[in-house]
Amino acid sequence: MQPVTLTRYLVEEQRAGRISAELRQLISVVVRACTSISVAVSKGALGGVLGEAGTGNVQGEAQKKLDVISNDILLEANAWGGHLAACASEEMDHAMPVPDEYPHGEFLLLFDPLDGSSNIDVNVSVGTIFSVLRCPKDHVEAPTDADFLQPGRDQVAAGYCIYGPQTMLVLTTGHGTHGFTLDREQGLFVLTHPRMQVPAQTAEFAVNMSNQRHWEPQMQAYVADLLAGRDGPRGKDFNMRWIASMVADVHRILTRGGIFIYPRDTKDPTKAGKLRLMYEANPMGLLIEQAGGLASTGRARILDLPPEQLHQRVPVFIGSREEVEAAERYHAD
Ligand code: AHM
Ligand code: MG
Repeated sequence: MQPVTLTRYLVEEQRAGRISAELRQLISVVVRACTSISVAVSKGALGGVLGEAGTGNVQGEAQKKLDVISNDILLEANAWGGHLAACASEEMDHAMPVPDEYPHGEFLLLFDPLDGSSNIDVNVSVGTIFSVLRCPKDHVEAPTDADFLQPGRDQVAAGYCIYGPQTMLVLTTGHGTHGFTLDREQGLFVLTHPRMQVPAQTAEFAVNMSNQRHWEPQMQAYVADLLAGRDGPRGKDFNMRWIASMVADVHRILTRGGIFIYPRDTKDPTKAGKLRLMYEANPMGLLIEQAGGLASTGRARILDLPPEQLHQRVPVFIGSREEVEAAERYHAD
């Protein structure tokens, strides 16, 4: 049997009436941009792309050169195709409408151009996360930040590209979560992980333990019981992993199960957590739910949250269904 390429997968999804021609084009363009980012990332020091850009973003974070390069690649690729009304990014204060010289399309695209960027200079996996929404029909010509403020359950597509030992695309259009591996010689993504499923149970958690003293009491109690292992109330030993690239941690969980946690903490009381709802938690939440897992704030389903701001932060508990439910029970008490 011939391998199924991403192009063929998308054509067949369109033929089956599950995606439109415009959405197929949009996904193809985003994935082409991710292929360029993969090339830039893999050059490392040889491409002169490591290190700081010397600028900051709206979140007050120092930008790496590759944050800026990746953002520019995605913006340029998505400007002229006629499928988008606007883009919004972790690296830009506000949404950017498609330039007026090009036709405006019906979709809105959000992205974190290079997630886990603290890992770039140490040659650890990083990735691009993206989310696609529909633009309100009467705002296609002049979209604003407010048009993006839709709950995650309304995403028409979500995905990430992981730049690791292999470059992989993991994609959902609301009909399962599917993984494609980049064949670097041919420049093609090939469907290698159809219908990914997160195991319902796990004995592995991912959290930045150095923040423990800043957590809420409910989160402290939950992790204390994980650490107590088979002698504690959970009655089994748990292993821990933390890559500090959400894309890589979520990819491990999609592959073999686990729970990924970035909880609310008191380091900065004005922020509800570290991760951003619109271009980190929502797309990852849809991918995980489409693979049979759960995505929660500890108290509510992430995909049901009504967004208030483009760069709003949110506590995140995502992964194996039964473990996310266990974490939620501690937060309900
Ligand atoms: P970034 O988008 O600026 O790279 O920040 C998000 C990243 C996630 O990928 C990762 O899970 C988390 O920040 C790591 O945080 P910490 O530095 O606390 O370990
Ligand atoms: Mg990020």
